[in-house]
Amino acid sequence: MGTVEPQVSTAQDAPQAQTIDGFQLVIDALKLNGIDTIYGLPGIPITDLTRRAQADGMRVLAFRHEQSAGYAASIAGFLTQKPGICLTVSAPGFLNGLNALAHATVNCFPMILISGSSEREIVDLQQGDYEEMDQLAIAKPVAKAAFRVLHAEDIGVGIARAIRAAVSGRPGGVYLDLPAKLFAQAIDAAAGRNSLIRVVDPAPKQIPAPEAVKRALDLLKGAKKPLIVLGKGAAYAQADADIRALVERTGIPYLPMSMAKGLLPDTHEQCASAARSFVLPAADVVMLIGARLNWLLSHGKGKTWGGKGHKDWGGQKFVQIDISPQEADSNVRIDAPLVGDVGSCVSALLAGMGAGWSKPPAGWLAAVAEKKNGNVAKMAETLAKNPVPMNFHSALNVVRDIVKANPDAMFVNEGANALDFTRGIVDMYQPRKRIDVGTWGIMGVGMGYCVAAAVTTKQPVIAVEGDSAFGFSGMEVETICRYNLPVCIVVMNNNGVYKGTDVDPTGRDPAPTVFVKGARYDKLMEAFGGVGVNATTPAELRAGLEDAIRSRKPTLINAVIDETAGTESGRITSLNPSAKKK
Ligand SMILES: Cc1ncc(C[n+]2csc(CCOP(=O)(O)OP(=O)(O)O)c2C)c(N)n1
Ligand SMILES: [Mg+2]
Repeated sequence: MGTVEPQVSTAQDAPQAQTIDGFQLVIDALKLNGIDTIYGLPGIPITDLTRRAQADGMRVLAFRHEQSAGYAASIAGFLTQKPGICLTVSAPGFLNGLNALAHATVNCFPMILISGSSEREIVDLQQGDYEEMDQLAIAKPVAKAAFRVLHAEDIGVGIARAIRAAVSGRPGGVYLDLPAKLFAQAIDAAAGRNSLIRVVDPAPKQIPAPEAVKRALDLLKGAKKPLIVLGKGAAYAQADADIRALVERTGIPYLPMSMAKGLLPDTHEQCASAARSFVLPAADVVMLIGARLNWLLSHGKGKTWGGKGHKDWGGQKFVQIDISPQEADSNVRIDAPLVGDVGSCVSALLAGMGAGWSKPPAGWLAAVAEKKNGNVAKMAETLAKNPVPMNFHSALNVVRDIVKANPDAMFVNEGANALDFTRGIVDMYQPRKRIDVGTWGIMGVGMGYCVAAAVTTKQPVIAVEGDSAFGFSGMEVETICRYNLPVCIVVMNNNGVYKGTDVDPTGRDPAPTVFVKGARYDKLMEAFGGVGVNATTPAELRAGLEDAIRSRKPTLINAVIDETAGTESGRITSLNPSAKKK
């Protein structure tokens, strides 16, 4: 985490230079720790905090809904390794931000939700204050840590604790409760400044034990059919060169989880994404790097892994690199847990490998390559088709080309089919470019992610959004236009959730999965001065994307997709109780 020189402002407290108030101490404490951006939404009691932070040189990005501000903060944390700050008002604003706080904790993104709150005395006696709510108690179960500051002289400690909790060990979401009265408290200026803490080494390295490194290497050495799985923890670590070196020096085929795509280019010869359903059951030793054996990896067992029944172990042995010592054995036995930060673990493995490491058996590599090449050829055939109306494949074939030509661009993705097809078809070439629905498969992250991606990286942003997914944060196109961000949103418009063909059997209402047919999402962008494009062909989609990247103007392309093209729940139909019965 970077640091900046302490900046203690004088402008705001000029009339009473000998005192400093709570507003200023919060701002100074954040700036002292290199935090220069706030994602939020103003109102009582934090309106002046947003104004004064901006006047003091911080970037304050104001959203139309706190949930989007929270998602923006969470992904800013993932991209920068500094806690992303979301600032909200009390009760309803806090609750709107809470979803993102939980999301940050579940996804291991460092984030701090700072919410103003009402009078403690009234809240605790439940006497009915304006926006009364015991926010600290409500935040605790979904936060990695939660704190409240009651006295101005404790602001420095409160913010230091929040920063350490957010970024150290396994990162997560932290809640910081700041009651209204705190902001106006004035204390002696010199004492106030002295109370601020510049956090030293907020995310200390955690070096793995030498015997754990040896155990992992021994297991890998004996493997006949080894596999590496890269998770978003590996992407977060920013240990890109060492991770690539480890993959290449071992010669082991690897699978990137969704947000680890691009850690090595998806076109890398060792990438086994196109042979996923072959390598998972066939592998004998699997090394997980910053990836958890949760539902996204079928809990490390069952048919996906070659087990007989849906809960049976497939026989694999696992090496697991994770910063949390509690992660191992969460789903199946981990034979070689390697506890430490991903960067330290990977460099310890590289050092321990020594010279003369032999590549995996040629038969295994040939079998993986054969499966992969077969599937890639099949996909190429599908992508080459040009049906009318467009389907997911013909539209994504265009997106794939545009991303290949613009590998620096950030890439946001949410939806069901709009997510699953995109993840499979659109290759990523650089680390931490792809950001998506994450651990929960959540809808609504889209526009918040676009704003944070543009602001933190300054690169153009391409977002591929299901029409349902887009709706969760669609009003933030105004935010994107207001800050004139280089964001191009492609709405994969198939008239609904999964597809647009359902009907109400009683004939009364539209089906719950269906939207207004032929909706023109591009007009929404035009309403705020951005560029709207209605694309019914791959050529129109290509032209729209190319113009958007070139102009860096906020753009929304309404990509008209065959409403029959999707499948129920995309690739996770089996998790859907009624669909499973069919
Ligand atoms: C917050 C939240 N609410 C609801 C869902 C359930 N859900 C999963 S995908 C999806 C939308 C799928 O439709 P769309 O985005 O249009 O993608 P498509 O499959 O049509 O391409 C919904 C509502 C969710 N994942 N998250
Ligand atoms: Mg849809």
